[in-house]
Amino acid sequence: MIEATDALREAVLDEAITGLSSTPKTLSPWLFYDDAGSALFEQITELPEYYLTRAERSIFVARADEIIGSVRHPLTIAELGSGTASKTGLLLAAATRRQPEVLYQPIDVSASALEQAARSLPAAIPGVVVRPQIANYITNGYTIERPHDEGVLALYIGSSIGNFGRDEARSILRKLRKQVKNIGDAVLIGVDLAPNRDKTVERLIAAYDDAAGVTAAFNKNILARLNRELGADFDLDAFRHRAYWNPQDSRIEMHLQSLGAQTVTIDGRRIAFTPGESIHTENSYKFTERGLRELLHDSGYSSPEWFQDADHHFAVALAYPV
Ligand code: AVJ
Repeated sequence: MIEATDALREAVLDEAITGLSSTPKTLSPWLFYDDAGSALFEQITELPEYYLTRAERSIFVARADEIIGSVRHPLTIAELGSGTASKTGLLLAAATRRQPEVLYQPIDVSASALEQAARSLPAAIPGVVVRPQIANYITNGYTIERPHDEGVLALYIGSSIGNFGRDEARSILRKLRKQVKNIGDAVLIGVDLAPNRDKTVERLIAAYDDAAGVTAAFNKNILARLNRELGADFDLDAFRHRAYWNPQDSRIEMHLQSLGAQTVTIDGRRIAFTPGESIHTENSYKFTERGLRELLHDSGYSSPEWFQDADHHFAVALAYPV
């Protein structure tokens, strides 16, 4: 069992006070992922509307051997924000077909997700050895080990990069580039695609506003978490879940909109909402091949090899350090 540490409580409080005192009000998406939120996200990945996870998995099913074959052997696989690493098994299995043992290095803030990955993967895929690392890859340092001078394949999949604007995405990739530095190393980035010939805006929005209301519950869990951890008094029924497409910035935005005028108390501080005022909780950037190529160039990587699912909804890019 992982307990919320005092340091974590401080970080949550700081984020809540800072974000809710800003204009417009914001809360950062990392707040989604307490145990309840992580479970809701797992549910989202199985929704009929949320095509992202299935589309990425289908790419790995079809192309894992090709992807793994592009990296220098033997190799080790690292992963930023691995979570429970449910899709990573397809890549690890492909790697164990080429070498007897594969070191897998998941890096995540969630100790429980890492525990689950460390337990399930070696049992499911003989030859996998897991070296978990609890770290926030944005704020903290992390190390990717390179035993016997192996090639490094660094995964940043699942559209995780979509939560960040250009500058932050670039700094995440540049920091990673310091450890993905040898000839034969590679990064594998999974991105959701901007609306295109095969993907309507409606389809995209539905993925963030599902009929069963799981995404609404996921979004509102951020308020429930502030109630649980900080003793705040948000009335969850007094806010509604909103998901918009912002074409200017090529992103889905999630908001929690106050239905009426209300005041919420957090740690003795009073936060006032006007009717219709919203809290911006998430950006989920959607990419074109060209946009991702530019980001990779700016971050020290080659033009990528580009893999898409059959419906052209999602893409995985494999790039090398330059
Ligand atoms: C975990 C950031 C990839 O942006 O699609 C899912 C989070 N938010 N539904 C995404 C999310 C609402 C997800 N990522």
